[in-house]
Amino acid sequence: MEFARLTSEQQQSFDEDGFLVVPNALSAETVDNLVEASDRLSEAFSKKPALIGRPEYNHLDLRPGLLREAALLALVTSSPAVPLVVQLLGPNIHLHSTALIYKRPEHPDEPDFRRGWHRDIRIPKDLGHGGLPRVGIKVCYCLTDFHQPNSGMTLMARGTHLRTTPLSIRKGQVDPVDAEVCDIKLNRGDALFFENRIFHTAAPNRSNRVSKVLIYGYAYRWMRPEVYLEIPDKRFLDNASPITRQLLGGYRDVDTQPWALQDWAKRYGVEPEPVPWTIDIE
Ligand SMILES: O=C(O)CCC(=O)C(=O)O
Repeated sequence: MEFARLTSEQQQSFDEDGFLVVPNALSAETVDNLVEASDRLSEAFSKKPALIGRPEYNHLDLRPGLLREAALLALVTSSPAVPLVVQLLGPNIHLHSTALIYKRPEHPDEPDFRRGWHRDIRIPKDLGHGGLPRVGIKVCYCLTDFHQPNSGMTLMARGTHLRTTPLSIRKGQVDPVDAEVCDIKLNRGDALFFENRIFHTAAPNRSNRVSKVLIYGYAYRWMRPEVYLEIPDKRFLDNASPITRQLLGGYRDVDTQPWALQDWAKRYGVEPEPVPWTIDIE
Protein backbone atom coordinates (compact mmCIF):
# COMPACT_ATOMS: atom_id res chain seq x y z
CA MET A 1 0.00 0.00 0.00
CA GLU A 2 1.60 3.18 -1.22
CA PHE A 3 2.43 5.64 1.54
CA ALA A 4 0.69 9.01 1.83
CA ARG A 5 1.52 11.25 4.77
CA LEU A 6 -1.24 12.81 6.84
CA THR A 7 -0.48 16.53 7.04
CA SER A 8 -0.81 18.47 10.28
CA GLU A 9 -3.56 20.55 8.56
CA GLN A 10 -5.53 17.38 7.78
CA GLN A 11 -5.09 16.11 11.33
CA GLN A 12 -6.21 19.45 12.76
CA SER A 13 -9.17 19.76 10.45
CA PHE A 14 -10.35 16.21 11.22
CA ASP A 15 -9.89 16.76 14.97
CA GLU A 16 -11.85 20.03 14.86
CA ASP A 17 -14.60 19.23 12.35
CA GLY A 18 -15.05 15.47 12.75
CA PHE A 19 -14.80 15.11 8.98
CA LEU A 20 -12.19 15.69 6.29
CA VAL A 21 -12.25 16.04 2.50
CA VAL A 22 -9.45 14.22 0.66
CA PRO A 23 -9.47 15.55 -2.91
CA ASN A 24 -8.57 13.15 -5.74
CA ALA A 25 -8.50 10.08 -3.50
CA LEU A 26 -9.23 7.99 -6.61
CA SER A 27 -7.92 8.37 -10.16
CA ALA A 28 -10.41 8.87 -12.99
CA GLU A 29 -9.62 5.37 -14.24
CA THR A 30 -10.25 3.81 -10.81
CA VAL A 31 -13.58 5.64 -10.56
CA ASP A 32 -14.54 4.31 -14.01
CA ASN A 33 -13.77 0.75 -12.87
CA LEU A 34 -15.65 1.20 -9.61
CA VAL A 35 -18.69 2.62 -11.40
CA GLU A 36 -18.70 -0.29 -13.84
CA ALA A 37 -18.56 -2.82 -10.97
CA SER A 38 -21.07 -0.89 -8.85
CA ASP A 39 -23.50 -0.65 -11.76
CA ARG A 40 -23.29 -4.45 -12.06
CA LEU A 41 -24.08 -4.87 -8.36
CA SER A 42 -26.99 -2.44 -8.59
CA GLU A 43 -28.43 -3.74 -11.83
CA ALA A 44 -31.68 -5.03 -10.31
CA PHE A 45 -32.26 -1.61 -8.69
CA SER A 46 -31.45 0.32 -11.86
CA LYS A 47 -33.76 -1.81 -14.00
CA LYS A 48 -36.77 -1.00 -11.80
CA PRO A 49 -38.66 2.06 -12.97
CA ALA A 50 -38.60 5.08 -10.63
CA LEU A 51 -41.79 5.22 -8.55
CA ILE A 52 -43.36 8.61 -7.96
CA GLY A 53 -44.25 9.16 -4.31
CA ARG A 54 -42.27 6.11 -3.10
CA PRO A 55 -38.79 7.44 -2.36
CA GLU A 56 -37.79 4.16 -0.67
CA TYR A 57 -37.82 2.51 -4.12
CA ASN A 58 -35.61 5.19 -5.59
CA HIS A 59 -32.75 4.71 -3.19
CA LEU A 60 -30.32 1.78 -2.98
CA ASP A 61 -28.25 1.06 0.13
CA LEU A 62 -26.51 -2.21 -0.68
CA ARG A 63 -24.23 -3.63 2.02
CA PRO A 64 -23.48 -7.34 1.51
CA GLY A 65 -21.56 -8.83 -1.40
CA LEU A 66 -19.56 -5.76 -2.42
CA LEU A 67 -16.17 -7.44 -2.06
CA ARG A 68 -17.07 -10.05 -4.69
CA GLU A 69 -16.21 -7.42 -7.28
CA ALA A 70 -12.42 -7.19 -7.80
CA ALA A 71 -12.41 -3.39 -8.06
CA LEU A 72 -14.32 -3.07 -4.80
CA LEU A 73 -12.05 -5.57 -3.08
CA ALA A 74 -8.98 -3.59 -4.19
CA LEU A 75 -10.53 -0.46 -2.64
CA VAL A 76 -10.02 -1.98 0.84
CA THR A 77 -6.32 -0.95 0.68
CA SER A 78 -6.74 2.12 -1.52
CA SER A 79 -4.06 4.82 -1.26
CA PRO A 80 -4.06 7.66 -0.19
CA ALA A 81 -7.28 7.10 1.78
CA VAL A 82 -6.37 4.00 3.80
CA PRO A 83 -2.85 5.22 4.74
CA LEU A 84 -4.51 8.37 6.12
CA VAL A 85 -7.03 6.28 8.09
CA VAL A 86 -4.13 4.25 9.54
CA GLN A 87 -2.46 7.49 10.68
CA LEU A 88 -5.69 8.83 12.18
CA LEU A 89 -6.68 5.65 14.04
CA GLY A 90 -3.40 3.73 14.34
CA PRO A 91 -2.54 0.33 12.85
CA ASN A 92 -4.84 -1.86 14.96
CA ILE A 93 -7.79 -1.66 12.55
CA HIS A 94 -9.84 -3.72 10.15
CA LEU A 95 -12.63 -3.20 7.67
CA HIS A 96 -15.88 -2.81 9.62
CA SER A 97 -18.55 -1.99 7.03
CA THR A 98 -19.20 -1.49 3.33
CA ALA A 99 -22.07 0.28 1.55
CA LEU A 100 -22.95 1.13 -2.01
CA ILE A 101 -25.46 3.98 -2.09
CA TYR A 102 -27.32 5.08 -5.21
CA LYS A 103 -30.00 7.76 -5.05
CA ARG A 104 -32.23 8.56 -7.96
CA PRO A 105 -33.45 12.14 -8.30
CA GLU A 106 -36.32 12.83 -5.93
CA HIS A 107 -39.23 15.12 -6.59
CA PRO A 108 -38.94 18.33 -4.53
CA ASP A 109 -42.41 17.74 -3.02
CA GLU A 110 -41.60 14.26 -1.73
CA PRO A 111 -40.71 13.82 1.94
CA ASP A 112 -37.06 13.21 2.78
CA PHE A 113 -36.40 9.49 2.76
CA ARG A 114 -34.04 8.06 5.43
CA ARG A 115 -33.43 11.54 6.85
CA GLY A 116 -32.32 10.99 10.43
CA TRP A 117 -29.43 12.59 12.29
CA HIS A 118 -27.35 10.00 14.13
CA ARG A 119 -23.93 8.96 15.38
CA ASP A 120 -22.56 5.70 14.02
CA ILE A 121 -22.26 2.29 15.66
CA ARG A 122 -24.99 3.11 18.25
CA ILE A 123 -22.37 3.59 20.99
CA PRO A 124 -24.31 6.47 22.65
CA LYS A 125 -27.27 4.11 23.18
CA ASP A 126 -25.10 2.34 25.76
CA LEU A 127 -22.65 5.00 26.91
CA GLY A 128 -24.61 8.23 26.48
CA HIS A 129 -23.45 11.24 24.49
CA GLY A 130 -20.63 12.40 26.76
CA GLY A 131 -16.98 11.38 26.58
CA LEU A 132 -17.36 9.10 23.59
CA PRO A 133 -14.22 7.68 21.98
CA ARG A 134 -13.29 7.86 18.31
CA VAL A 135 -13.34 4.19 17.31
CA GLY A 136 -13.97 4.23 13.58
CA ILE A 137 -13.77 6.26 10.40
CA LYS A 138 -15.93 5.95 7.31
CA VAL A 139 -14.47 6.81 3.92
CA CYS A 140 -17.15 7.97 1.49
CA TYR A 141 -15.79 7.72 -2.07
CA CYS A 142 -17.64 9.90 -4.60
CA LEU A 143 -18.42 8.09 -7.84
CA THR A 144 -20.31 11.12 -9.14
CA ASP A 145 -19.83 14.86 -8.75
CA PHE A 146 -21.68 16.55 -5.89
CA HIS A 147 -21.51 20.14 -7.12
CA GLN A 148 -25.01 21.38 -6.33
CA PRO A 149 -26.60 21.58 -2.88
CA ASN A 150 -29.09 18.78 -2.12
CA SER A 151 -27.57 16.45 -4.66
CA GLY A 152 -27.51 13.39 -2.39
CA MET A 153 -24.33 13.76 -0.32
CA THR A 154 -24.54 12.75 3.35
CA LEU A 155 -24.87 15.89 5.51
CA MET A 156 -22.40 16.56 8.34
CA ALA A 157 -22.96 18.67 11.47
CA ARG A 158 -19.55 20.27 11.86
CA GLY A 159 -17.77 19.73 15.17
CA THR A 160 -20.56 17.65 16.70
CA HIS A 161 -18.23 14.69 17.30
CA LEU A 162 -17.28 16.50 20.54
CA ARG A 163 -20.85 17.19 21.60
CA THR A 164 -22.13 15.77 24.84
CA THR A 165 -25.83 16.34 24.17
CA PRO A 166 -28.34 15.35 21.46
CA LEU A 167 -29.06 17.74 18.57
CA SER A 168 -32.03 20.09 18.94
CA ILE A 169 -34.49 19.99 16.05
CA ARG A 170 -37.56 22.24 15.94
CA LYS A 171 -40.87 20.41 15.67
CA GLY A 172 -41.83 19.90 12.03
CA GLN A 173 -38.25 20.56 10.84
CA VAL A 174 -35.56 18.05 9.87
CA ASP A 175 -32.28 19.83 10.66
CA PRO A 176 -30.75 20.96 13.96
CA VAL A 177 -30.94 24.58 15.04
CA ASP A 178 -27.82 24.33 17.18
CA ALA A 179 -25.25 22.93 14.77
CA GLU A 180 -23.71 23.97 11.46
CA VAL A 181 -25.11 21.66 8.77
CA CYS A 182 -22.60 21.08 5.96
CA ASP A 183 -23.70 19.95 2.50
CA ILE A 184 -20.20 19.51 1.14
CA LYS A 185 -19.34 20.17 -2.48
CA LEU A 186 -17.27 17.28 -3.83
CA ASN A 187 -15.84 16.03 -7.10
CA ARG A 188 -16.00 12.54 -8.52
CA GLY A 189 -12.94 10.75 -7.09
CA ASP A 190 -12.85 12.78 -3.85
CA ALA A 191 -13.25 11.07 -0.49
CA LEU A 192 -15.10 12.40 2.54
CA PHE A 193 -13.84 10.94 5.82
CA PHE A 194 -16.14 11.08 8.85
CA GLU A 195 -15.71 9.61 12.27
CA ASN A 196 -18.17 7.58 14.32
CA ARG A 197 -19.07 10.38 16.76
CA ILE A 198 -20.09 13.04 14.26
CA PHE A 199 -23.82 13.61 13.79
CA HIS A 200 -24.71 13.04 10.15
CA THR A 201 -27.71 12.13 8.05
CA ALA A 202 -28.76 10.82 4.68
CA ALA A 203 -30.15 13.60 2.50
CA PRO A 204 -32.29 13.54 -0.63
CA ASN A 205 -30.98 13.85 -4.15
CA ARG A 206 -32.81 16.81 -5.71
CA SER A 207 -30.44 16.97 -8.71
CA ASN A 208 -31.23 15.53 -12.11
CA ARG A 209 -28.68 12.68 -12.03
CA VAL A 210 -28.34 9.48 -9.96
CA SER A 211 -25.88 10.03 -7.09
CA LYS A 212 -23.39 7.23 -6.42
CA VAL A 213 -21.03 6.64 -3.49
CA LEU A 214 -19.16 3.79 -1.86
CA ILE A 215 -18.69 4.02 1.91
CA TYR A 216 -16.06 1.83 3.61
CA GLY A 217 -15.85 1.89 7.40
CA TYR A 218 -12.65 1.05 9.29
CA ALA A 219 -12.63 0.44 13.04
CA TYR A 220 -10.44 -1.03 15.75
CA ARG A 221 -10.07 -4.79 15.55
CA TRP A 222 -11.86 -5.22 18.87
CA MET A 223 -15.03 -4.05 17.16
CA ARG A 224 -16.90 -6.83 15.42
CA PRO A 225 -17.40 -6.13 11.70
CA GLU A 226 -20.97 -5.73 10.47
CA VAL A 227 -22.58 -9.15 10.00
CA TYR A 228 -23.18 -8.70 6.29
CA LEU A 229 -19.46 -8.25 5.55
CA GLU A 230 -18.57 -11.39 3.64
CA ILE A 231 -14.91 -12.06 4.15
CA PRO A 232 -13.23 -13.85 1.23
CA ASP A 233 -12.34 -17.47 2.01
CA LYS A 234 -9.21 -18.67 3.81
CA ARG A 235 -7.42 -19.59 0.58
CA PHE A 236 -7.85 -16.05 -0.70
CA LEU A 237 -6.67 -14.56 2.60
CA ASP A 238 -3.62 -16.85 2.73
CA ASN A 239 -2.55 -15.57 -0.69
CA ALA A 240 -3.53 -11.94 -0.15
CA SER A 241 -1.06 -9.20 0.74
CA PRO A 242 -0.41 -8.98 4.51
CA ILE A 243 -2.31 -5.67 4.76
CA THR A 244 -5.34 -6.99 2.88
CA ARG A 245 -5.29 -10.03 5.15
CA GLN A 246 -5.27 -7.90 8.30
CA LEU A 247 -7.98 -5.54 7.06
CA LEU A 248 -10.22 -8.45 6.14
CA GLY A 249 -9.97 -10.06 9.56
CA GLY A 250 -7.39 -12.71 8.67
CA TYR A 251 -5.84 -12.77 12.15
CA ARG A 252 -7.02 -15.26 14.71
CA ASP A 253 -7.93 -12.87 17.52
CA VAL A 254 -7.38 -9.38 18.90
CA ASP A 255 -4.43 -10.57 20.99
CA THR A 256 -2.54 -11.20 17.76
CA GLN A 257 -0.55 -8.05 17.01
CA PRO A 258 -1.71 -6.13 13.93
CA TRP A 259 1.58 -7.12 12.34
CA ALA A 260 0.97 -5.98 8.79
CA LEU A 261 -0.06 -2.39 9.49
CA GLN A 262 2.27 -2.13 12.46
CA ASP A 263 5.24 -2.99 10.21
CA TRP A 264 3.93 -0.66 7.52
CA ALA A 265 3.58 2.22 10.01
CA LYS A 266 7.08 1.57 11.37
CA ARG A 267 8.54 1.53 7.87
CA TYR A 268 7.18 5.03 7.22
CA GLY A 269 7.82 6.38 10.73
CA VAL A 270 4.14 6.89 11.57
CA GLU A 271 3.67 4.32 14.31
CA PRO A 272 1.78 5.66 17.34
CA GLU A 273 3.49 6.23 20.69
CA PRO A 274 3.53 2.99 22.69
CA VAL A 275 1.03 2.81 25.56
CA PRO A 276 2.67 0.86 28.40
CA TRP A 277 0.70 -1.09 31.02
CA THR A 278 2.99 0.10 33.80
CA ILE A 279 5.72 2.69 34.35
CA ASP A 280 8.75 2.55 36.62
CA ILE A 281 8.77 5.01 39.48
CA GLU A 282 11.40 5.71 42.17
O1 LIG B 1 -27.16 7.50 2.80
C1 LIG B 1 -26.47 8.37 3.31
O2 LIG B 1 -26.10 9.36 2.69
C2 LIG B 1 -26.13 8.27 4.78
C3 LIG B 1 -25.11 7.26 5.09
C4 LIG B 1 -24.96 7.10 6.58
O3 LIG B 1 -25.67 7.66 7.37
C5 LIG B 1 -23.91 6.25 7.11
O4 LIG B 1 -23.13 5.65 6.33
O5 LIG B 1 -23.79 6.14 8.34
